[in-house]
Amino acid sequence: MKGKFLTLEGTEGAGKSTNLAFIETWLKQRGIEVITTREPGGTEIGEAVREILLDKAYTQMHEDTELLLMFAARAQHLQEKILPALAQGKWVVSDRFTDATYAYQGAARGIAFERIAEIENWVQKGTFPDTTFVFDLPIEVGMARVASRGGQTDRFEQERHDFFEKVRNAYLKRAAQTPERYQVLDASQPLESVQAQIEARLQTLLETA
Ligand code: Z5A
Repeated sequence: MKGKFLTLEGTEGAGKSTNLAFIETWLKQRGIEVITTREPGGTEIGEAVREILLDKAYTQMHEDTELLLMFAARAQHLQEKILPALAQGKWVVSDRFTDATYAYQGAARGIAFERIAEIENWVQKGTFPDTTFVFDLPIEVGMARVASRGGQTDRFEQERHDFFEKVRNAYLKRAAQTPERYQVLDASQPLESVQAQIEARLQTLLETA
């Protein structure tokens, strides 16, 4: 049996990392073999590319360079980690994937979606997530959460508010276009309520696996 591929998306502080751990535990408790991963990153090469992408010293990075680095990391991620795991029947849960490219490099940076789709088709060759959870919340709520967590900001976190509004709207639009693949969660709700919605979707996925 081929495993399922789940992805988590949203603006910063939406709760992706927190719920990645929740999903992993939930699936393991039901005997599912699961690996968790993230983008950009997930492999040794991908994590090295991530460092370049998030380094705020690189203020001069062109948006095409950013786009190609995202897909370079993703190509390695797919070939080295995601596809072998799915072929072994494992479930793969990734903190971000190509929806982030459409939202950040497409809607927010302004690269044409058709250009992104071309590279997506070349790199992914028909591999798409089975389900994508979109953690949706007002930008300022997410920012406040991240601020209270502390730590350094990265190159993306230095963008202005309207950049993140474009990202948020792009996710909602993509979810509305293919509702069967996406589950939009109101991530401003308490964690227990967000996780109850995730659990309901996981249950359905298990029943159809
Ligand atoms: N990027 C891109 O441009 N193009 C691409 O193709 C890809 C990525 C793949 C790195 O991503 C950057 O890469 C990202 C987009 C770009 N930049 N931005 N912005 P990242 O995923 O590593 O970075 P992030 O989105 O900034 O992650 P984050 O700030 O860690 O957010 P999170 O994982 O969604 O949140 P969290 O750590 O789970 O939660 C934040 C805090 O809120 C934490 O203290 C939690 O305990 C708390 N929390 C979580 N849920 C709740 C609820 N429901 N109530 C109250 N408090 C909560």
